[in-house]
Amino acid sequence: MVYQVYPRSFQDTNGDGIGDIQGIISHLDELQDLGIGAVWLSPVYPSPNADFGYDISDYCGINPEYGTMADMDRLIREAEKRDIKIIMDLVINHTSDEHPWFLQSRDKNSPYRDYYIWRPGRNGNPPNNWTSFFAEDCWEYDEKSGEYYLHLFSKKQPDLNYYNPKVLEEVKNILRFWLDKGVAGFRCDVINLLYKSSLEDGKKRLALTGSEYYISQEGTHEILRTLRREIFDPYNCFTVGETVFVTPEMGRKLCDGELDTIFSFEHMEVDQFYVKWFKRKFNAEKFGKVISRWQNALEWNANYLENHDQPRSVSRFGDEGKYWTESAKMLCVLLMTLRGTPFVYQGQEIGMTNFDFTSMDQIKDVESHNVYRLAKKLHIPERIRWNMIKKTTRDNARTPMQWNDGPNAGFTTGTPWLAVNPNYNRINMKSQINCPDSIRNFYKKMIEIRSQSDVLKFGNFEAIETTKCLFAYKRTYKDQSLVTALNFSPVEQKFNRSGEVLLSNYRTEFFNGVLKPYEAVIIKA
Ligand code: ISL
Ligand code: CA
Repeated sequence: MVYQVYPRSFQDTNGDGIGDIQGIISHLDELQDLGIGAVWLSPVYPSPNADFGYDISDYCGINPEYGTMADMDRLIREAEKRDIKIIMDLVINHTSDEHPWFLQSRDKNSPYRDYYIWRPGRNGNPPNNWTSFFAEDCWEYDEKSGEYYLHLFSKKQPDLNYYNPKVLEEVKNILRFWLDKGVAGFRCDVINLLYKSSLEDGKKRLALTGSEYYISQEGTHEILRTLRREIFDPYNCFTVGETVFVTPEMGRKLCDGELDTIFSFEHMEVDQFYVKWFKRKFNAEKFGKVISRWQNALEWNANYLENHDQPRSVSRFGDEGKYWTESAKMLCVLLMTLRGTPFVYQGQEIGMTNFDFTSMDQIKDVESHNVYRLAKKLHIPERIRWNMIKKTTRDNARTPMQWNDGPNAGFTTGTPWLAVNPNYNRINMKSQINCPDSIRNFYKKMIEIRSQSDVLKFGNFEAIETTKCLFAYKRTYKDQSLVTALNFSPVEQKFNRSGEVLLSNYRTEFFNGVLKPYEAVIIKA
């Protein structure tokens, strides 16, 4: 089981309002007590923070805001003492525009020119019609050399050029550097986009024109097979790919001799129209069907309901009001009873919710600001524009971790870099850690049950029932089975089975055919 830490928002120890590595170390005991096997650290490398660490200016350093390399070494050692592995974030589709490679690349005659993708314009326009993930052009003109460079994300994140074999050599060195330090693996950022097979105009789309030339191309598969052979296998290191717009078929290929597992996105898309900014009502039936499809498609999934890019799951798939506790626990049962590696995002284990943002200046994320600007340009009315951002902004997940009911939820003694959710009086770790019925301790119990159950770890998956309100499935290993039934609604639901309960968010005894609001049951079958 992996626990994702977003270092900037986890725990500040020196009062600058920014989480740091010492802060992570200070909570390792609690994480061990929760029962986790690994921590995935969102980027801690030096970065100008255009995309808070996903724009890296030095792959083998530590951002001074977060501490020093000595702190990082200590974190690895302290985690190891507690049997916790460290997984680093590997961001190699792009660097920061302040990375020394890019600074030199701006000079046409530099040996670094070909580290990036430079092209002349077409009659004063960009080289092609592609659009970026962050709602802006994906070509930026550079005065210095009179050409454009490609950036699929912000203009401060130029894409690397994998036609140049030197780039992959650099990547291998970076991987060796961290593996030699004792990290156990990598979460590989947008790893299915590395290789651009052509730079011609793409088919016009509402979002991501050009993507047919860079999503899961053969060149990317080749790179991953090379890394697997030369680095991942020799170091016995774990890899999970973040693979956007991946289909089950692409996923199978990426997990065959390339990566160990991948994050897919389809289940994050059931509450949207075409792009994530246009939200629609959550549909549990669709959700269950998508999850089942992926459970069957891959040998081993990376299962998640939250990360630093997604709004909070209890606000989205559960009920942050009346059934807050019940629905947060129900989502925990879902995550922990699927086949694959469960990933829990910081704060999910205490049921943290979305933030009630009231204005754009509370929001720091570059993506949100770009989308808001674009929506304005498209004359989308202010009310709609604001609603889009408020519900979907990645900052919903990035507000500081709520440790206690003291000032700033115990996150910092200074001014937090992003506002703390005012509900910290009600939702915080301290109030939950010693309360046996809390969401946090439900997670602990569920993690323990999972770790002791061969059925939950190794069993196959079979969907039983998927309706508007109910999702039920069976896991089987050898001659043992467990049935999980989840009620995604505030109304009682019939589920025609009975049996002894292994765990539920309502009962300890026998299950007899009726699920309470947002109830989850695991039944011995
Ligand atoms: O939210 C998304 C899809 O629902 C997207 O933001 C998608 O996850 C993202 O565009 C890719 O994410 C990764 O790479 C980005 C970085 O901003 C994200 O934080 C990271 O997770 C660029 O490095
Ligand atoms: Ca700090």
